[in-house]
Amino acid sequence: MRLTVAQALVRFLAQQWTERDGAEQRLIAGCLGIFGHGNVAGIGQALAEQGAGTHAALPYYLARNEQAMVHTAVGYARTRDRLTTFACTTSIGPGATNLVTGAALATINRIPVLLLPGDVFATRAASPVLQELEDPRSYDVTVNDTLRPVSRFFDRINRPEQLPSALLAAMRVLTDPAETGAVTLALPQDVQAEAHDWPEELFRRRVWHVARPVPEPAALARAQDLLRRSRRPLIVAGGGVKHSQASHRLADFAARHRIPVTETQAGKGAVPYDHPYAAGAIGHTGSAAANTLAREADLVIGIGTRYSDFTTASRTLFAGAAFLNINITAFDAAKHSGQMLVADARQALDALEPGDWTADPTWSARATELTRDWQAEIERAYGGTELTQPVMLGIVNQASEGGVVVNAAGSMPGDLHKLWRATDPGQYHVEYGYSCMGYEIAGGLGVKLAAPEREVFVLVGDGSYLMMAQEIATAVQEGVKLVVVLVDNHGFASIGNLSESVGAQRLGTSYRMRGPSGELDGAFLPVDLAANAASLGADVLTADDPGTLRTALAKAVASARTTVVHVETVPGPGPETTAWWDVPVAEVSDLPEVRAVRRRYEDHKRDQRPYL
Ligand SMILES: Cc1ncc(C[n+]2csc(CCOP(=O)(O)OP(=O)(O)O)c2C)c(N)n1
Ligand SMILES: [Mg+2]
Repeated sequence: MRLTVAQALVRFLAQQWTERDGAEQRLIAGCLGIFGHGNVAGIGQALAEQGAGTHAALPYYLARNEQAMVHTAVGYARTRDRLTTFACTTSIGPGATNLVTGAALATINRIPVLLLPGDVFATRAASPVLQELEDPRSYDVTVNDTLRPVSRFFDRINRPEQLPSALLAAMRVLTDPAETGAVTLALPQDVQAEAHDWPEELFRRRVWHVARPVPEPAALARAQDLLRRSRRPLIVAGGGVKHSQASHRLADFAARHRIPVTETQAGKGAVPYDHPYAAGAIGHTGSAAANTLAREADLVIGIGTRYSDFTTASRTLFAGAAFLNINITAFDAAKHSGQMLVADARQALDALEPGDWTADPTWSARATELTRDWQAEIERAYGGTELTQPVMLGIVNQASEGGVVVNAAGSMPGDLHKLWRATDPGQYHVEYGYSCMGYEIAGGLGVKLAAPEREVFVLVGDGSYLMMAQEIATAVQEGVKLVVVLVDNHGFASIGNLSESVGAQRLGTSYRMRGPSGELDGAFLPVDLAANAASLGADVLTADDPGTLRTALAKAVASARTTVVHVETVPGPGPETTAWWDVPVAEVSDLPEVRAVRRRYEDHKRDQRPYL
């Protein structure tokens, strides 16, 4: 078949499917894109020719920012348990490099996205083209090379003949649960438009079977032995539990063997908050219950977790425990010098089954008791009369009733991790691998596209909102309804508190005018976020106390349109953190308060098990 490279690419993508547990779905649900000279005549023409509406083989979605497109694809793919994702097409130069942050986010969170940046002419006939870097050391370096370290597969299609093998490799990586992440095919703009004779079989329907690898027998025997010898085991459930759809299996396993289950940010909701052995969030933003158990546990069973510093309290939390790591990647399973059980989470739980063995009953009872105390703490945090952040979250939690909460950066992820009551795995969607300001609205759009039947509540701080609010316009364009709770506290509450705690005096963390002293200490910035949201096409409601917030949320839920609820919260603490986070403090300073903070820092540092 004689087609251009771009036409062949579009035709190919529309024929890719994934299969797991007998269910088939499209691998690439559509193509998000922003056109420029680097893709309009290639991919743009190819999409137009196949009819790019929602009924097309590869529907096209116009977004506002390339970084946001990747967030939308990630939100979508994560909601669909990594079985379906989007492609993202960009022009060359700035359109392409705008992808880098999104690509890093996708790869860190192990979420598949297909990136199709345009690239400079392969023939170099017109070099330097508009937006070409021109590296004097080498003509084959382009700005797209910035995508290499953040992609799990990267290729540049300099000749049409290279396309088939690159496409097959790209699909393999996207659908491999151990390898997946951002996959980039850089497409020189001249090559996109070049015609070639393709074999018909390139465009046949192709099904990619998403594996559920089983554990190796010898590794399984070692893991079972370790588990049977444990009296005080503790499960740390990560995102891998959800990706594997292993939640029910985990809930059952924990209940039968009386093992308390704690959750990372990505794993939260893996078991419902009221499961008899749910011990809540773990780590720096964790509950007192989970963190106490972590300090006393003799065996940590990590399932599908990367063990980020937030989870391990910067390697200070699991003081005396051994590790049994169930993970689809050997890379993660090997962490903390653990016993490795490389397998799909669901398969591993089935295989691990230790018969009538249970944890020590006094240990299980202690977990129940600690968790009950923590639930009372949540009740207290949610129960105030002023609109503090915890009170606001309690109201949203109640109003959301099975809806999805989306968040990523600022002070909310910590409070959400500690306090949010998730009743099912899809209900909690906090991006905390990259914790990227600006993910919230764009990612929420992807969540809603993937789960149109669910109400999606995007929680976004004023800092994040000012960084990337524009995808509200995309949601409006698509008739996709989001409830956006815009939490205004005039700057960076999170980094403000952190700054103060590390001796940096809150410098640059409040949105204020430059005052007469020359410092940023004047009046609050006169930015009208509500008017800004309205200007993007959303309905806007405001709330300034618990009552008006409840009313506004009820109205937003009842509406069919994207609605932004602008909330001004008042400062007010949630539950104190019970586990450390390593943020290095100045070793020398003229300020006595910094020297005092440094001494406390060094005390914590002594508790760290830094290398294994
Ligand atoms: C893209 C990006 N830049 C910088 C940061 C560092 N950072 C983390 S939270 C934060 C402030 C967030 O402010 P806001 O959204 O208002 O939330 P708040 O802390 O006030 O709850 C910053 C600057 C980040 N996570 N992402
Ligand atoms: Mg803020």
